[in-house]
Amino acid sequence: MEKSYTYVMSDIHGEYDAFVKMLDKIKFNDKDKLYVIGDVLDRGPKPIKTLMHIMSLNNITMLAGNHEHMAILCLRVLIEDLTDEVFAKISDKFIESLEDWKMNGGGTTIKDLFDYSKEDRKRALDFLIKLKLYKELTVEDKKYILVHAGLGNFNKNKKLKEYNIMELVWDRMDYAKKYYDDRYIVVGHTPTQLIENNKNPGYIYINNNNIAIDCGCTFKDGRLGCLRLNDMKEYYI
Ligand SMILES: [Mn+2]
Repeated sequence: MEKSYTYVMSDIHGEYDAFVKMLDKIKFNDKDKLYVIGDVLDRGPKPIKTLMHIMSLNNITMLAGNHEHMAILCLRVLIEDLTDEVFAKISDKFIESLEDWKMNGGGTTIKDLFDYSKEDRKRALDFLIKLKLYKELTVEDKKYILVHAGLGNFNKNKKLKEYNIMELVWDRMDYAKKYYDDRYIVVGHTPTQLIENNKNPGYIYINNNNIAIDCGCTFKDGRLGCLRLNDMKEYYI
């Protein structure tokens, strides 16, 4: 019988072509499971196409990243037809969120989104709103916590459900610190090019039970990485 594998990927950022090439490279099939740890949207050319592909496969679980968080704040208003009621929702706070999102590469998501029908746009937004912020799992007797950015204001006694959204999708890890002795934390968010004292920038980084898998695929010197948790085999596009 064919073995089933568990994979993790992160920060695809609209790089649809790299994503489908990766699925092909790992020979992703019905028996396998893939966790995409946030930041599917923004920057690259096809964020919504990538999202729709993820939505179409029920053995992929996506978690929210800060880019999904920014997008949700804006799309709740932007996908509506402009009526008086919608216009009234355009507050200073909304405009601030929109500026933030735009500055962080939200333009490509908007551009891609409006190639889809209103029904599809709503479906995409509903999917984004329902995304979880973390996932705990065990693979081959090893325990993992998957989360987009990290565990901000970390405290060993704090339960995962007690972290707020900003602590999980924005606050960066301290890669020099071992958070738990008995489990690994798998994160994206910080391209491994930016991790201090990293001898292998742009590739998956494993140290102190921290596993960083954002290899900066939208960077000139970056690539999309994928890690197979069963045996820590690394794949790159
Ligand atoms: Mn991020």
